[in-house]
Amino acid sequence: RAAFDWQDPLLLDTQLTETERLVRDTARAYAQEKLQPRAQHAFRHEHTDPAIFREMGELGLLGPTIPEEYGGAGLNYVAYGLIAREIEYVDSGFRSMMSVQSSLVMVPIHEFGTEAQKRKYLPKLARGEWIGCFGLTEPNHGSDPGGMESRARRVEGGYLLSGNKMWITNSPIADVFVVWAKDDEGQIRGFILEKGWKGLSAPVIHGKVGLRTSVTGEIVMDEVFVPEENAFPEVRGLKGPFTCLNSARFGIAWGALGAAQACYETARNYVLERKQFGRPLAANQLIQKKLADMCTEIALGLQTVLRIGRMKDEGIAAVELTSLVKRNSCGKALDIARTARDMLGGNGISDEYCVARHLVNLEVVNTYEGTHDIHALILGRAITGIAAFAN
Ligand code: TGC
Ligand code: FAD
Repeated sequence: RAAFDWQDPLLLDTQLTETERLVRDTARAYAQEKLQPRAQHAFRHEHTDPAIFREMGELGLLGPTIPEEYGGAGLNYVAYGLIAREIEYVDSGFRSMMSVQSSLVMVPIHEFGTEAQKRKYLPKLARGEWIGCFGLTEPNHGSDPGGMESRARRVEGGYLLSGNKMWITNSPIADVFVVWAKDDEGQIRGFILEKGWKGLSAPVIHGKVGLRTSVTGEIVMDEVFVPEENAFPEVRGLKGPFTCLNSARFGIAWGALGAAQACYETARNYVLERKQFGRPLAANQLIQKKLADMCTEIALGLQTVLRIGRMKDEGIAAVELTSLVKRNSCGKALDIARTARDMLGGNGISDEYCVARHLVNLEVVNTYEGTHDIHALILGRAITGIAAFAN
């Protein structure tokens, strides 16, 4: 009879194309050789190494879905998901750095930018020479970005941008800022700002208990002049930022399952080694049930992200499917990380093991790009036709 593979019971590997496996192996080798050795120190000291962007860029891991003519790798969404999974197996913060650059900065420039904007920004972002960030959330508007207070006032030759963005991944080290603000007609517009422009600053937010390998900051705009050529010409409304989020949330859905896999494997190895009451912890029914639940949820979750990836690649995925899968992967991964932390007992608290780091990272991942409950409401609206979050 066929053997059970405890690491990949539904044989995901056999459902991938040769190119996808190659991309996965490249990302895995990089993550294991270059990121894994840095994770504990970076997390402990809240240290973000900007060199990571160039390293990823050299391997084609930034903007993988962007066409080659603009410096991307021209890969499909499944390949993007596989990259996110391998990186987040090590640490969600490293995946955050990658996915903001790829989905939230390169995707809008590619989708909504002028030819000149694409030629100027995309190749350097793909190589990791420039670091990008994405400013949507504000101090008073997180789940309801439509209420944003940032303003873009029309002036001769461009716009004056004023306002504050909060909780912005990469902003303190960013060269390129994709920022969303309302124009004189009250419509949301997208703009590309550059480091060093007068009135623009990005102070660091210190003291995060999760996602400490990835720097987070504010974006403060005090009448920053943005020339017309740096505005996205056509796109208006929340469709702009949400289009980027469709891509980023999908990557997170794969990535969170990578973190879950790391916790599952760590817990399994630990309970096989650790003895209490004269036998391995793994010999207890309660422990085996926990492993069975982890294995099941990860395997089912992977089939779901793969299916939705294939649907995205075919162009037949409703946007609500991204909510379904982002919510499911993050919620299940968080449960798995909590359980794994418990199974390691006191050692589970130590950063010598990865489980507590994944747990606090996943608390953030479950919150950003739309909280667990906001995605339930997006699905609820699609199921009932009634928007529970609207007035
Ligand atoms: P709603 O009426 O639903 O939609 C407004 C307009 O947007 C269009 N739209 C979409 N377009 C493309 N893709 C989607 N997924 C879309 N969803 C909606 C929609 O068709 C409409 O277009 P139009 O032309 O009719 O105007 O807007 P709402 O204000 O009622 O939305 C409510 C809600 C809850 C769905 C939404 O605001 C929401 O998703 N809130 C969560 C906010 C969020 O996700 N923020 C993320 C910030 S970025 C971040 O966290 C990065 S962390 C990255 C990292 O470090 O990895
Ligand atoms: P709130 O919107 O205030 O929500 C608080 C609670 O209320 C949540 O539980 C939420 O589910 C619940 N809630 C809200 N509305 C409703 C409702 N109608 N019904 C029921 N419950 C509701 N943003 C960016 O733009 N760019 C970034 O790069 C970025 N990076 C981030 C990095 C980190 C480390 C963190 C922590 C956040 C980041 N964010 C970023 C912001 C993130 O997207 C927001 O934190 C998130 O969307 C939630 O918004 P909020 O924090 O304002 O919470």
